[in-house]
Amino acid sequence: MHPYLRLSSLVLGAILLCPALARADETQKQPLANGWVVEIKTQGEELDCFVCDSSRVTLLKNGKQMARQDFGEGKVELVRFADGKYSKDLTATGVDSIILSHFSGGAHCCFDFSIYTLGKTAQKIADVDAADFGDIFPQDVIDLDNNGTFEIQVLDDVFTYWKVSFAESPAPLVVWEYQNGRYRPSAKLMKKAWTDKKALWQQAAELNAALKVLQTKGFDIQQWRTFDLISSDDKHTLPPALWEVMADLLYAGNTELAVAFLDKAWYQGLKGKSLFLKEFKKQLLSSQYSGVVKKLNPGFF
Ligand SMILES: [Ca+2]
Repeated sequence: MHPYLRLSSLVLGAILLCPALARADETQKQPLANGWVVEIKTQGEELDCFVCDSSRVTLLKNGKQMARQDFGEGKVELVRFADGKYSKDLTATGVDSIILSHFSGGAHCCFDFSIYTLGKTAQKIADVDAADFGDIFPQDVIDLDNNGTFEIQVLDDVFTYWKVSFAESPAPLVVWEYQNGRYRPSAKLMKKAWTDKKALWQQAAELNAALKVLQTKGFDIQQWRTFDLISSDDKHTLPPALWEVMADLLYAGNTELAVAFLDKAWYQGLKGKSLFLKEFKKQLLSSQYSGVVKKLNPGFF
């Protein structure tokens, strides 16, 4: 199971097992280098169950308030990096940064995160709505191109619940890079050559066989189009691996391979390929990352 989905299951479990709600206000203080302190104040009921009325973070330097952010409902955590520290020079500017990760509460949604540099003052350099898959794990903060700046890897939730259940939903990888004073999605760092073509064509062949079976069962693309998680019939449900692989290819800038993959994976006798592609593109364009995906795949849309 993907770690993000595993986490979601744990969160859901925590909510379901939650004992009687008790009022529990809490203030956590984390001292950092150079006189900085991060104060996280949470108010609400049963903090461990993520049911919090409000979360407020105050950034103090030598006891003086330098910045404050109200995150609203849910819980905020100061991200601990892989080296065990809570602040780190992420931007290669000689100034430490922190990442504040906010979980709104609920079965799995939603996450957002903010990044601040802590220099003479506190400056926000990222404010990211990361929806279903935005919990920041230490391994997600990494210097991918070894140039001294740290990138943040998150998953795009644009395909969550799209024609499948949550657990089956594909989630392509996105890289945020520090550029000109802000964190931005980076086409340059997402672009990656696809090395394992043998496995790719093997998967296309397996999908082709699965789609052939669907054709014999009477698959109807219009029924797929109006998919409903509760009432839809399996025979009108396409395997999510079809668009999972396509999305992974496109998010790494492999346009021609994505098109070729669909050609090989789609069983020729099954009607609806062009409509599938149209709907897939439409969904992809609804992503907050559509700009970077278009940049990576000129001519695909
Ligand atoms: Ca870097």
